[in-house]
Amino acid sequence: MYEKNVERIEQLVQEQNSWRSHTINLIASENVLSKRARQVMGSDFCHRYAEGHPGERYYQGTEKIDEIETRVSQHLKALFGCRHIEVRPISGTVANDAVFSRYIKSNAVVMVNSTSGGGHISHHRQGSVGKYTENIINFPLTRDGYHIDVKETVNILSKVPVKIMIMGKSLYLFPDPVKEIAELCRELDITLIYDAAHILGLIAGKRFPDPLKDGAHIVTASTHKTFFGSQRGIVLSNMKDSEWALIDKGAFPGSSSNHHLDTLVSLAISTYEFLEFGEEYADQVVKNAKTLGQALDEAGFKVEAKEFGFTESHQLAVNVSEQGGGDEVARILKDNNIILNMNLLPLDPLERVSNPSGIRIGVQEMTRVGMKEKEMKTIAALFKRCLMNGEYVGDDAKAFRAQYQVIHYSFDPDYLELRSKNKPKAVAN
Ligand code: DSN
Repeated sequence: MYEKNVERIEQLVQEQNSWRSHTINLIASENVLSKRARQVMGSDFCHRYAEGHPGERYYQGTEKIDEIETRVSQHLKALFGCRHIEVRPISGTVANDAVFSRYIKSNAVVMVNSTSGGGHISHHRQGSVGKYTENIINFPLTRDGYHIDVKETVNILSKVPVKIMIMGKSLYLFPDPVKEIAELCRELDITLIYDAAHILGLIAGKRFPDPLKDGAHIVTASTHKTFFGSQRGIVLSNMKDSEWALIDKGAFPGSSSNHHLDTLVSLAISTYEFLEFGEEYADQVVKNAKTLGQALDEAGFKVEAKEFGFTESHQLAVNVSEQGGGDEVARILKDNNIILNMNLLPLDPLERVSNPSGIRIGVQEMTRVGMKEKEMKTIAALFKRCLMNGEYVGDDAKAFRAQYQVIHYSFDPDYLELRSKNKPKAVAN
């Protein structure tokens, strides 16, 4: 009786696979897995439980996942050069909650990035932080809206007893003054938590400053944005072992029981891809973002933060008020096989949340499928034809994207073959 429903679901999955592999995806919080990292997600591990730590589980039959979890933890620790890692949170928000639930005392004052300033929903009243305190205040920003105003932060701290600061955000163009803020936190006994969800891959690839090195106490992140792994979360720190026990309990049993073993297995594969190719990939991501910013500017778009070179990350923000606003522009682009999201810009009032003046662009996924500076210029030209000239470019966008089906910076055989073909030949002496 229900088999037709099953067929419909299967059909939708097929349609999604072919549609999204032929769209130009510019959503800044997404990425694609290599074929090898994706394939292992259908394994027996997707049926299993493994609460606790490797070697100390509450279930039998966990020997294989014990080895995998130990390996991924060790190699991620090496990649981020940190003493502690928690790999069990099943998403970035769960990682945040594992930490916030242990560190934010009832009604403590917490300083975060505002929503229009790019702060993530889990840092706010309606999200995880709001479960523990009502006292949430925003980092002051400089007039351009993309930088923390350190002087004004000092001024606020002289008047307000802030206990926790949460840096990192979802609209994230430029590095923050983590060193200066960490110094203030040390003086005033404030815990500095840094949410690196968006730029984790750029930190691992050494194209964005490392917040732990700059003095953050705890780093949380998701593993599937610029870090091109499966959808999970992690926590990193160099704190003392005795203090780390708090985070350990926050992750399990505080915020999850089983931790979705199939996606952890996949993350292990992406971690090795990152260790091998991460720096090259991160470098290309930032080059691509800067090139697209420049090309959109030359095409006549109002790309934000021009005076600062548009971006130092994987993202761009564009004010599209003149083209109908963020909501309309995102819909038009989607109908033309270009996918991104509308976004509040720092100077937008919160009431504009459902039709903000901006769109946010992320180039990490298109970098992963092999696009470089030349392709960024092609994308800018498609934007211009579609949004400035009112042309339908959906078929051209699809035909263009069809040429990029190999997942780069991976151990997939098709990529390794491509890489070996393009390797410059050694010159004989
Ligand atoms: N809201 C997501 C983003 O797009 O940035 C992160 O969870």
